[in-house]
Amino acid sequence: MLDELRQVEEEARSSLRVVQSGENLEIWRRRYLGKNGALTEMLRSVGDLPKDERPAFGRAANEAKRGLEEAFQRRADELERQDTERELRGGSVDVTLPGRPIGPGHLHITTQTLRQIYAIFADMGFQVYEAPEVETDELNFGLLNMPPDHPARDMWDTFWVEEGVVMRTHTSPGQIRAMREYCPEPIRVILPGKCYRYEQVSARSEHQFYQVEGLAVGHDIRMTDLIGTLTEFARRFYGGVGRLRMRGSYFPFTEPSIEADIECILCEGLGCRVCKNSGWLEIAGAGMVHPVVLENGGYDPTEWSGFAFGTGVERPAMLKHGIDDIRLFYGNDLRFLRQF
Ligand code: FA5
Repeated sequence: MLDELRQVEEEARSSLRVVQSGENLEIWRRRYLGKNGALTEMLRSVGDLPKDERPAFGRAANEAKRGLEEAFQRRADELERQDTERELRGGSVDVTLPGRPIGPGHLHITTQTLRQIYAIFADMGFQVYEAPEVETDELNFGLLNMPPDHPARDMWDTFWVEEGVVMRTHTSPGQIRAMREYCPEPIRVILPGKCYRYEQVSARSEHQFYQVEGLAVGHDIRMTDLIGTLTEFARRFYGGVGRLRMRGSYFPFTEPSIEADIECILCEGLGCRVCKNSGWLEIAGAGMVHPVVLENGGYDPTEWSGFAFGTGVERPAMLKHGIDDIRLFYGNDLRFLRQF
């Protein structure tokens, strides 16, 4: 029986060497290793052997089977490799075909909006002034007239980097930096950049978003200059705006403080979901620079005055383009981003 086994194994190995196609390989597999294959039959016949010969034969037959299975797999791999090489050589794959095109990207809607804002303010003589995103507690709050424990700090709570260092909650600390750099010259700057807040994320609010701050410092700067500047901005940014309104408000770093609203551009003041049926949309917080802040920037408030405002970037873009969820901006969904 053992001799017969060796003979079958030898025959299987030599016939495997001449198999040249997947089809013939399958025929070979069935002939030797299949359910009724030669080797399977031999294994089945172990029971017919005398008891003392069974263990040795069983071991040998199992080894032979394993060996042939491995040889089968090697041959299958070889044939596949040969097929691929033949295809490549035979030209069934045209390697000269152009690749799939990757279209050019374009600017993110936030960047586009920022650039529109820069252009409008550039025409009014405002330069861009960059300030850091990581700020000291003193600049983000203290020098803006919010000493420790000032209740207004709660409204602008943020992420703390370490004791006394925060991710800025607004672009307003840049006011102090610009004043300290330019003092005693007059100033007309906008300060764009990313802000961070400890904020419940919703359709209107993100915990990271952009703002553009505006600051003008000079002699005889008045509230009417602020209103004129914001009106011109709204007219240019939203295009042919109807009415603008100023409401009294409160910011610790401006006095007096206002909120500027425009008549809702979606419903033209009639009331809709976006303007929460009020007919008005908030565009900026603003006011006359507080004397303490002017002083902290190095200017004498008895001689100098100034106005400041802060607007978001995503929210104005939402209004302009009818986007109803701020989370779409940074969700990385190309179906959204490609629309702008
Ligand atoms: C401020 O941050 C003040 N620093 C603005 C200011 C500057 C007032 C100078 C006076 C003088 P406020 O928290 O309201 O104010 O934010 C200003 C704008 O930032 C909002 O109108 C809104 O457009 C945008 N904004 C605020 N929080 C978020 C948020 N979580 N997600 C998206 N945009 C936001």
